[in-house]
Amino acid sequence: MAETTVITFGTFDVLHVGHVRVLNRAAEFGDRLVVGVSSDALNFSKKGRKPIFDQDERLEIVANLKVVDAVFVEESLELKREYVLEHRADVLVMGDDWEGKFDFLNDICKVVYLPRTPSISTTGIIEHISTSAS
Ligand code: C2G
Repeated sequence: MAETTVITFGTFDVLHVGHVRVLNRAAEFGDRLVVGVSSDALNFSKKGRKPIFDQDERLEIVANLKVVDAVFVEESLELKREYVLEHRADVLVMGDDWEGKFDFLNDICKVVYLPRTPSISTTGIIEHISTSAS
């Protein structure tokens, strides 16, 4: 039987357990997991701040996780269709903060939204560190 490829996207800045869990669960939807890691420029446009770890570091960290088979730089949110086709993905997995946003890709892949891990976020960690340090 043909191999099933899963694709997912994210910034994965200051990697935490919410990221690891969504990647582990995404991997269960197929045989191969490919991850698009947001470029520094895309992250700045989405969140209005520079990531703590630059894109090369974030790519290296995500690429070294056990469940991840390949990584690439996600340059734009508008290129999802191109990325799905280029990586021959059968399933697109996203956290449910993106619920409904990628349903238009249902014609070329299965689209799955997974519940986020509660009470943890990169922004929260950064705030916690900066408050404890001051
Ligand atoms: N996540 C999660 N639980 C959390 C935090 C994050 O399940 N507590 C998931 C998100 O839902 C997402 C993935 O981890 O699926 C990566 O999260 P971010 O790094 O915050 O990604 P984001 O900046 O939302 O980028 O094209 C889409 C974007 O690139 C997604």
